[in-house]
Amino acid sequence: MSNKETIAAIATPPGVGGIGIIRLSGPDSLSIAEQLTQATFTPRSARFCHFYDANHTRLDHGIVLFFPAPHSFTGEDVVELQGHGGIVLQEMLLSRVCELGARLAQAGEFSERAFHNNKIDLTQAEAIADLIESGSQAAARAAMRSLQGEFSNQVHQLVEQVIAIRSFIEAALDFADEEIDLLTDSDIQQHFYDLINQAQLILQKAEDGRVLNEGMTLAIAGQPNAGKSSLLNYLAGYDAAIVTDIAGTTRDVIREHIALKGVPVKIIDTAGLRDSTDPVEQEGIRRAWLEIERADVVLLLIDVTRGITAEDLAIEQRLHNIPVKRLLTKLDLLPASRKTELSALAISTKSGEGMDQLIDELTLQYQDYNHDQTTFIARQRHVEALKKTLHHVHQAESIFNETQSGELMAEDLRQAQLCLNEITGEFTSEDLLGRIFSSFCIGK
Ligand SMILES: Nc1nc2c(ncn2[C@@H]2O[C@H](COP(=O)(O)OP(=O)(O)OP(=O)(O)O)[C@@H](O)[C@H]2O)c(=O)[nH]1
Ligand SMILES: [Mg+2]
Repeated sequence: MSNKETIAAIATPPGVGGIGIIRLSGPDSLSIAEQLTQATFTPRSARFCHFYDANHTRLDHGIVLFFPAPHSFTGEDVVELQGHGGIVLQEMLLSRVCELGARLAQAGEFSERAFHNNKIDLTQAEAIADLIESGSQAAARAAMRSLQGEFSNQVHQLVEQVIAIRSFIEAALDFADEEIDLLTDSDIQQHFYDLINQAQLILQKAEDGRVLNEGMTLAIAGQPNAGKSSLLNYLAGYDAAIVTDIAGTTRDVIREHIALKGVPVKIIDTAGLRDSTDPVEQEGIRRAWLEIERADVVLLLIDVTRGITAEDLAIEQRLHNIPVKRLLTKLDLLPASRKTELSALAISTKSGEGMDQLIDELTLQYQDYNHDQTTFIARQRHVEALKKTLHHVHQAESIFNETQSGELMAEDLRQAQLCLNEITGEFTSEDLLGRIFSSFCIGK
């Protein structure tokens, strides 16, 4: 894809700084830089020059770098103008390059051009945005791994595995009447087995990468009055939720984004879970379950003075797929003599007892998502695509085991491949691309 328009944007963050960079990409980048500076440039070498306006008055001076196509970030001619950092100054320079023929870049347009010119694939483009916005060191490292292509490579390997089975099945369809040397059933079984294993492994890593990227979602659940909103307020550091001694105070879902020792966490306070006849409370409980079942970790709060009840056990049972951590609350109400016999971590939001340990355990849990340092950054979109891939592969496998209908298997495997290609952007609608890139910052 070749772009005739030359785009320009301020690439450094808005505000005052020592250096401000304007980046140009497109066929006129070099001639715009030459007119702006009245100088000429050698590829990839820094040259100090003055920047002039239309009346030949000096606007600023600085360093100019020229990266000719295709050896640049976007794959097009790119010029960087490194002047002084200052909002007004940078705006003046940007207006000047637009006068000379550039137009303002849209959000993510540099990355989008890099993608269209095959400099990076979609997961790498997303990793750039995620790297910039990463909220923790683990997330930054995982984003770097994705940017270096680790995630894409693993997806490509899966695609190869799908293609291997597809080509066999499609050959079997095409040459159904001929005697040719085809794989045996057990060979194919083995191919399916390897493919499913590999896809599950990558899905697991992508799910972990999604948590590293977007932060850990922590739902606070429990019976009414267990102390859920008090915990949210304690962790958030302000009175985000209403706390009263009336059971059933919280109805709406309350979300707070916080950092626990640098770990990004989305905490969700929910309505107390119980059988209720009040339609408002019922709706609150319905919404509570929606959030709880989607969380990465659930804290099940239990009033220590009441102990674990059948209702608590029922809540735990319903959550068998999600890590649930029991947390005893209101520890300050317990006489010191009984504090030694507790079966789970206990806290008090009144006295602060147990809070450091809770925060330590939660941050440790986050490190788990970064196990063996191989997690790559991922997004919900990738997780969904991998789940769809697995669904189609499973379906193809069961057709193979049952009817062996070649056409149906071929169709499922084709769908599986499309889902994988959507991750790296080889088969992604313009709509989706537009949505992804528009969430990037301008200048990227
Ligand atoms: N002594 C003591 N009281 C607490 C503690 N935590 C909460 N409480 C009290 O317990 C009552 C209920 O607290 P909330 O935080 O509103 O409980 P909740 O689980 O959000 O309740 P619902 O929203 O009704 O489900 C309030 O009176 C709080 O002051 C604690 O650590 N110690
Ligand atoms: Mg509450």
